[in-house]
Amino acid sequence: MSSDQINKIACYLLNGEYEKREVVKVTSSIKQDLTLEEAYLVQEEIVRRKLSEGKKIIGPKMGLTSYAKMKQMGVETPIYGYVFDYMLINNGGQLKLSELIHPKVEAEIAFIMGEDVEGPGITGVQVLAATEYVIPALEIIDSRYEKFNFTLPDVVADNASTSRVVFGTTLKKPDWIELDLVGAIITINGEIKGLGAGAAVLGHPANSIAMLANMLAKKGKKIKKGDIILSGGITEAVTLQRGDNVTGKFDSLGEVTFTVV
Ligand code: 0L1
Ligand code: MG
Repeated sequence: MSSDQINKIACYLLNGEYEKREVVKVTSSIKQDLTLEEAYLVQEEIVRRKLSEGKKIIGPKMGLTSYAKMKQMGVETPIYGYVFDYMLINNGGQLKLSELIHPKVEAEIAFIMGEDVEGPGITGVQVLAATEYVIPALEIIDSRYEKFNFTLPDVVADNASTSRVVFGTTLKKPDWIELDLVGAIITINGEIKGLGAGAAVLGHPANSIAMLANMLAKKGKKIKKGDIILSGGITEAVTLQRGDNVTGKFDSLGEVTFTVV
């Protein structure tokens, strides 16, 4: 794919994000035969542009990590994207609907890395040894595509639908808890809307971070000390509406909340 085409698709998706409007998926508009490899080149261009605008990376993230979601989408591989500083919302803060398109929320466990982790061949056990703390998180995804309708290359190019993140404030050493058994529920206005356990994430959330290290290695990249990494949705993604009071309750890891205004 030419650099002109990479730039054109990156610009198309960034305009969708910054102008808060849906776009037709790339594989039905600009490039029908977009491959997964090419999609990551578009994602890299989007990341490069955000960095050049002064935005800072908080860490990479994993997406499509539950077998149920992979099956639903007819895909066999999880994907990664990047979380930036401008996406962060304080715990207890407000999500402004006017800044987004059609957001959904999912409960996740985030890893604060105490050491670099460089693949290939990384295992979940190695990830746990390199993790400083785990914290609870609510990720707000906001695909730039109409009705969240996309193929795997489309969603990779769109930085894995990444949009906003609320991190909780309970820090736990990863060896204090069995992360696969950590239960999480999402309530909206007091009603349970999603639930699951850490094992929904590739059997154990640390496996997801290991897979990330191994995927990054194919690009000559690594997980870095200080990265805060979302390991993937424990619950399904729940659509948000103005006025929603959203709480993620995590066994052993406390609560994360925000309000949609
Ligand atoms: O974080 C995620 O799992 C999102 C991946 C993209 C899939 C979606 O937008 O539903
Ligand atoms: Mg997610």
